[in-house]
Amino acid sequence: MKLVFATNNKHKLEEVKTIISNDFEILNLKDINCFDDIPETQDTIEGNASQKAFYIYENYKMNCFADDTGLEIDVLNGEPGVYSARYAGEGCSFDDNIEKVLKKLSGVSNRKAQFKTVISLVINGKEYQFKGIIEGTLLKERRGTSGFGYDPVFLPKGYDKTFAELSSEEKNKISHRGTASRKLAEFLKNR
Ligand code: ITT
Repeated sequence: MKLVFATNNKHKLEEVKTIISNDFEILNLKDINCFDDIPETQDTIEGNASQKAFYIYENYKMNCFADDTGLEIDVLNGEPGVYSARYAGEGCSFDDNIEKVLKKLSGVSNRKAQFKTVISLVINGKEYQFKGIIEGTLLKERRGTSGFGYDPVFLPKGYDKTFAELSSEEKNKISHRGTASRKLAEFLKNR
């Protein structure tokens, strides 16, 4: 069965592809000639995942799933949350976003945060959602070079390495997206 993964983020694509069974042919947006700026205008992670998946289902008539992820920082009441990709402004880099978080947490001792992923799957017009959460803390400086986004400053609970110091296999085993993707894979296997 063919399934579109509605993402422009190549890191996400690689992480998820390793988990979904080979029985499914995962197509990316380029594969279906979609170069649209897919709207993400909802105010929840669940809402945005749903919006991205339905956009492809409705406009390209293909079964599809989409991931929306946010970093939720305790002392900032869950910020940046749905704004994680553009926290430092439209067109900002991963590094700009980290810089903004580090500034906001400067001098703050409670550095608890979590990543939350919601994957929305739309098959024949019906939607199913799968969630994954990982708790951790935010360091005061970057460590490691693998991964993407906020990985260099995120220390998962019970680990002494940041997500950017872990291999992609190690990150996948415990991460928000790994958990949500395994739930999706299990669902697809049992259909
Ligand atoms: P798509 O919408 O095209 O899938 P995106 O990068 O815009 O890709 P999101 O809307 O889900 O993805 O934005 C989430 C942002 O949160 C993302 O840009 C990263 O900065 C960050 N992020 C997501 N997953 C992450 C991870 O596993 N590790 C670190 N940061 C992550």
